[in-house]
Amino acid sequence: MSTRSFPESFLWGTATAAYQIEGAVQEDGRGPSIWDTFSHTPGKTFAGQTGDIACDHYHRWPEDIELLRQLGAPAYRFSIAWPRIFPEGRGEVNERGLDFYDRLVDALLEAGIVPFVTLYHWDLPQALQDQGGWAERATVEAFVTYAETVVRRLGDRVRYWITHNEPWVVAYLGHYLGEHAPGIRDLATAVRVSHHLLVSHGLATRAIRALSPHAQVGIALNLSPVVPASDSDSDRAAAQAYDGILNRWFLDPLFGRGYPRDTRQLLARFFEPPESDCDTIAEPLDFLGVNYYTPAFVTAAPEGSPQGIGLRLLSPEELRARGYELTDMGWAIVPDGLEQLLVRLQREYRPPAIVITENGAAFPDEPVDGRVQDDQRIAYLAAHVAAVHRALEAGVPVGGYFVWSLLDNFEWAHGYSKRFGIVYVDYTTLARVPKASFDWYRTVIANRALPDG
Ligand code: JSK
Repeated sequence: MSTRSFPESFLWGTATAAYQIEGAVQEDGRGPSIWDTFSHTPGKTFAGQTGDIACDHYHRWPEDIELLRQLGAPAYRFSIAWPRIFPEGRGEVNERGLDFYDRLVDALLEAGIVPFVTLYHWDLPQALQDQGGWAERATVEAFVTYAETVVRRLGDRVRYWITHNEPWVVAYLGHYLGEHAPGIRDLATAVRVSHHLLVSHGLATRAIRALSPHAQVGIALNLSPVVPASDSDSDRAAAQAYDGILNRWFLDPLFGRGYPRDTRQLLARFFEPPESDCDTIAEPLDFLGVNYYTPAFVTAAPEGSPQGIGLRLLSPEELRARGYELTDMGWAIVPDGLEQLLVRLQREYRPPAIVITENGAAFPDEPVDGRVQDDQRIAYLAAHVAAVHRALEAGVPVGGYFVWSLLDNFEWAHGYSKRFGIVYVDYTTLARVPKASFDWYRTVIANRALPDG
C-alpha cells in the first residue's frame, strides 16, 4: 500500500477554542469566565499571561476565515463562549454574543466550510462557579438551557455539535490537580464534576436533537493508550487503574455499560455516582470525538503521589531516557498509539463513527526571513495521519481529522509559550504567518492523500 488515499467524504479540518483565540473579553456584553479569573490570579499561568487579547480573533475573524479558505479544508471546529451568550451563566440572553457566532457561521458556509461547534471548551461563566460550578447539579440544567439557546439560533445551519471538550481534563486538571480553572484540588470534587459533565452531555444531546432533528452530536474525549512503565505486577496494575480513570470512566457509561466496576471501587471513597443517571449518559452518540496527542506511561507510586491513588505518569526526562522524541509539551511522539487507540475503540465500543477532533504538536517555532519551517510538526502530522489511514484500512470508521490548531494560541496554563498552530501568530503585531505545515496540510487535503514515502 503506497497510495494512502482517503475517502472523498473525509472531513479534514483544523480546530480552535473560544478562550484560546478570541480575546475581546469585555466586548459586546460578554461576562467573565472561570478562565478570566484563573488567568488573572498570580502564579496560575506562564508569566501571568491571560486570554484578554489572545489572537484577537473576535475582531480578525474575516482574516482567519480567509486563511481557512486558502487551506481548503472542508471543515472547521471552533467553540462558543458560554459567557458571551449568558453573561451570568443563566437568565437573560445576550443577543450580541449570539450575533457574533451567527455571522461566523454564515461566513464559514459562504466559504464552503462545514462548522463543527463545541459547546463547552472550558470557559464556564464565573457566576456559575460562584454557585459551585460543575460540582453542583444545578450547572447541568444551566448547560442544557445554554445548549438549547445556541441550537435555536444556529441549528438551521450547523449540523455537527460537540457537547464537551475533554471532560477528563476539566474534572482532573481543573478540580483535582488545580492546574486549570477553577484551580480546585480535591479528588472528590473532580469525580463529582466528571459525573455532572457526563449527565449534562446526555441531556444536552437529547435537547439538541429535539430542536434540530438532522443534528449529528458527539463529545470530544482526551483518550490515550495507557502503557505500564515496566512488566512488573505493580506497574501493570497502575496502568489498569489509570486506563479506568482516563479512558473507561468516560467511554463505558457513554456506550451504555455504566461506570467501570474497578474504577468505581477505586474512587468510591471520594464520590459514588448514582447508577440511575447512566441511562441519561448513554444517549446514543452520532460520532465519538477523539483528541489524541500521546500515550500515558504509568508507574506505581506510593500513596500521596501527585495522582493521589498510587500511581504517577513518567516525566519527560524518563521518557527521553527511554528513547522517545518529545514535543515542546514534553509529550512522547508515538503515532502508533493513535492507531492502537482507534482499533481498540472499534473493537470494544463499536462507535457509529469516530472523528479525530484534535491531534497536533507544540514546537518552538520562530520565523526566519519571514518563513516558519516547522519540519518537526510536518513529521508529527504526517505520521499521525498515516496512523489514521492504517486504522481506516483495519475497518475503523474514522470520518474526519482536525489538526490542533489553526493558530498559535493561548495554551491554558502554558500561556503563549507553546505553539500548536499551523499558522504562526506574532503576539506583538497579531500578524498571522502560515507555517510550512500549513502548505503541507493544504497539499494533503487537495490530494486527499499523504505524499509517498
Ligand atoms: C491540549 C491532557 C484542548 C485544546 C488544547 C494536558 C492534556 C491536554 C492538553 C492530559 C494532561 C495534561 C497531565 C499529564 C501528560 C500526557 C488542549 N486540548 N491538550 N490536550 N490534552 N497527556 N497528554 N495528552 O489546547 O484546548 O494530563 O499528561
